[in-house]
Amino acid sequence: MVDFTLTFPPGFLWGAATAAHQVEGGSPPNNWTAWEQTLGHIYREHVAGQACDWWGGRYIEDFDRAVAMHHNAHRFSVEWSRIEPERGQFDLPAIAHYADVLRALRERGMEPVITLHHFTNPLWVEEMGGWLNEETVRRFARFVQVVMEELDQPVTMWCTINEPLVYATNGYLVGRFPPGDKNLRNTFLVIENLLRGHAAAYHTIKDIQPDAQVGLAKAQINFTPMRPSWLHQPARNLLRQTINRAFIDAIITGELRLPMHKVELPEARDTLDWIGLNYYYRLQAGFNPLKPQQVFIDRRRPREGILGPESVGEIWPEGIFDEIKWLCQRTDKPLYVTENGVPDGDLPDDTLRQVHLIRSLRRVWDSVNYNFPVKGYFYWTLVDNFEWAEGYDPAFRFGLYGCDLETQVRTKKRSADLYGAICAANALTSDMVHEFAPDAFDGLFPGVDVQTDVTLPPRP
Ligand code: IFM
Repeated sequence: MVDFTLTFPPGFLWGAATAAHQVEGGSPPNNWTAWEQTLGHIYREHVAGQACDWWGGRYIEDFDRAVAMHHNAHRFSVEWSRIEPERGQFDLPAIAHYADVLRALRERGMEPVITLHHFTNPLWVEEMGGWLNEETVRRFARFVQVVMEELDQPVTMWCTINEPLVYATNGYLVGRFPPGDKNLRNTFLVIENLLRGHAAAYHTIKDIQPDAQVGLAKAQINFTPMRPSWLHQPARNLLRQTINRAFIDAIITGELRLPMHKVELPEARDTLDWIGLNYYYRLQAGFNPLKPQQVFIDRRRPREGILGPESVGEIWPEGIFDEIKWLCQRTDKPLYVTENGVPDGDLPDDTLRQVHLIRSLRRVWDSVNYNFPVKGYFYWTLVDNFEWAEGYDPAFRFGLYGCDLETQVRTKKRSADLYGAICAANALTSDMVHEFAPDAFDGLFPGVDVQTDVTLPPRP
């Protein structure tokens, strides 16, 4: 029997990630609260409702759970619409609430990472055109300035914007997120303004707190060409360039180059102290020779991975390595995995989450050992929560803990014990694999096929 201990570097950050609208509850005056009111927008007309009741104070008990899992960090977002419910009117008690959240983290020895924009806009911002309107960039910078000045708690790690391309494509290309637009030109304009917003937030933070560490969380999809790959490679390259790379390239070069949309943004150059990677899945890309101007994605045919729920893709934990590699090489900055996780559709015994965690961390460890500067890992997510257009669909539960929405009672999943053991040891060991996911053991070694026989249950 082979024993191993895959040790992570000293000081590695271990934690979970959350976002305000998904956990707080209490219907803040933002674009999502409004969007949830319309039939057909959210799975079974769910609304975020009370969510995990963090606004009501249950973040405290959940932080106790996180610290019991030996987390030494936590990523969360502040809700712009609570802090600035009306244009120019700042709600200081709302900022004080977040100061309490920060104190609760510090008291438990957890380093905070604050996200300033995680998909939601105040309604007044949405009404003036959201990120289609360049004025939003200035309003966002002002909001960031007020947060920096009023939050009377020390914070080093700031994340300007979460998943800018996910926000732009879901809201303006495929219409799954507010405002439900389907317009390529608008999508590109929103991406451009989000980049301006990131740059403006970066400069605002650094002017106030020069030693702050400012980054952003970029969702990367592991794009692979459909077969035959020689035919579909160009389609894969186009999608990879547009979705994964153009935004980051612009931060390096000061020029945003999207298909038929090029713009100089010198203020965005060199505005990263660290880069965040959100990684979930792999997609096969191709194009139809009969319609050569169209690229398309095949979500429903896995290669070696596990077929996730409909709107996801192929669950392929190993793909995290390629994404770490490209981001580290391109940015030359420290990298944090700001999100990684899996919707397991409530598989009995939480099997998939344990397999997924082990296989993902095995590849994160590889990247550390290739000297890529990976500094931390944030699991998405601490407690099952409101999954945007999927609402509370049981197929989209990502938490280490379950949450009964009626009673607010949490249930620990087995993966919480596994992740807790990893965080405590700052390592993944063969004993853990044997205890939590023995079938995944052989696939952890180079040259051995990974376990692929996990199937998700049908949707209820
Ligand atoms: O829940 C989301 C999160 O808000 C952004 N990244 C992906 C997660 C899972 O879909």
